[in-house]
Amino acid sequence: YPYDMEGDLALQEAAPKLKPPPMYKVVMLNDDYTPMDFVVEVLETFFGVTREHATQLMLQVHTEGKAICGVYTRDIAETKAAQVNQFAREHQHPLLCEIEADD
Ligand code: TYC
Repeated sequence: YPYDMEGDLALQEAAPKLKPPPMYKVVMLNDDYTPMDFVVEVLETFFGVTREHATQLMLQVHTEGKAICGVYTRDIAETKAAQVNQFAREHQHPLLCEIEADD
C-alpha cells in the first residue's frame, strides 16, 4: 500500500471482520469385528490419506480405541461421518465414526 493504513479509521471500519468457523473432529472408533484392511480402505477413500498413513491411523484406533481422522467445518464433518457409517453398514461391518467439537 502507498501509505500506512494502521491509523486510518475509515479503512479500519471498512475491514471485514471474519471469524474462522467452528471446527469439528471426525473420530473413528474401534470395534472387535471390522477387518483391518476395510478400515484402511475407508480412511484412504473418505479422508484422502496415503495407505501408509491410513495404516498408522487404523492401528492407533485398534490399540487406543479411537483416533482423529480429520478436522473440518460442521457440514463437512457430518457428511464424512455419515458417509463412513453408511459405507460400513452397507458392507455389514460395525465400524463407526462420530464427530466432536474441536474447541
Ligand atoms: N479391532 C479391529 C480388528 O481387530 C480392527 C479395527 C481397527 C476396527 C480400527 C475398527 O476403527 C477400527 N479386526
